[in-house]
Amino acid sequence: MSSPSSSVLTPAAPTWHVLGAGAIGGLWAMRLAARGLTVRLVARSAAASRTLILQEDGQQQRQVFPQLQPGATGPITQLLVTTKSHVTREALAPLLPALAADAIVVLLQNGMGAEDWLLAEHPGLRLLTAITTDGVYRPDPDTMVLAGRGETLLGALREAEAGVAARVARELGMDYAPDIRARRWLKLAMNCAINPLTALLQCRNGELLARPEALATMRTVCAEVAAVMAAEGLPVEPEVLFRQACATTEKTGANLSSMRVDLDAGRATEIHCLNGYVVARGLALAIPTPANRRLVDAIDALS
Ligand code: KPL
Repeated sequence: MSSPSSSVLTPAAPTWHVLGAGAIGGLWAMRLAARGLTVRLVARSAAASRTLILQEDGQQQRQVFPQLQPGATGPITQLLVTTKSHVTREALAPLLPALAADAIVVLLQNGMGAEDWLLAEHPGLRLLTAITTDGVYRPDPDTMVLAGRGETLLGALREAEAGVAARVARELGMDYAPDIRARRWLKLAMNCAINPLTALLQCRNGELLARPEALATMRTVCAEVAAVMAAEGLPVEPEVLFRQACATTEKTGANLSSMRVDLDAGRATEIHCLNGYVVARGLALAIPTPANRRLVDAIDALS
């Protein structure tokens, strides 16, 4: 990792690097560029640049981005990570030599866990986390279609970084969330209740509501997540989580969940950063989580 960036940081407009320019990463690269920010994609190929296309409200925008080449030296002082949470470590590893020790790193992803090892292994990073309800799909690798505009919340994991988080949220055009920890757990609960069931039952999100046995599992999963959240200092009524999960299922009824899409495409799923994370925190806090564990085992058996 590079030495702290303060001596080399250009005060004017440091570049935002985007690691994982898939659907959400590509969308945010386009949004940041539209805000006049300097953006560079972390390259997956040897190409010096990549052209992304965003289709939104019947309009199409095209933008050419420079790409950071593998082995490039830094310092990277601002990094937006939009990889899936379970591949964060391997995606980040080649960048570590170029990453400033006090870089601002924003994790914008489903699931939890990456922040734990990042903070433990690189405590100097200013690590912020974000969640989004934007619905984006890619008809081809370089085209993003914004199918449903949602909200994107960003906040700090550590109190001392609240000011940085508020500033970065403004700069990026996200909403600052002082309670991001609770918001992430609530999103985690939704993903734990919906994603594995849709993948196992091979159904769209909305179809879960018509299946009594799926609803019963969703209720139990939510109760377990609520128990773990309470032990984490984030008390919430189990029924409130369950009702929110049902409302999300209804609102995103026509969606194929991200886990179903991953499973169908033969890709590794996020199960270990979703229900698997709940099981791991449950173990650490002596809270039983058998329903979440059963879903992890069932998805693992199919993967
Ligand atoms: O976030 C989602 C996902 O699929 O990962 C939900 C909310 C379930 C919408 O599909």
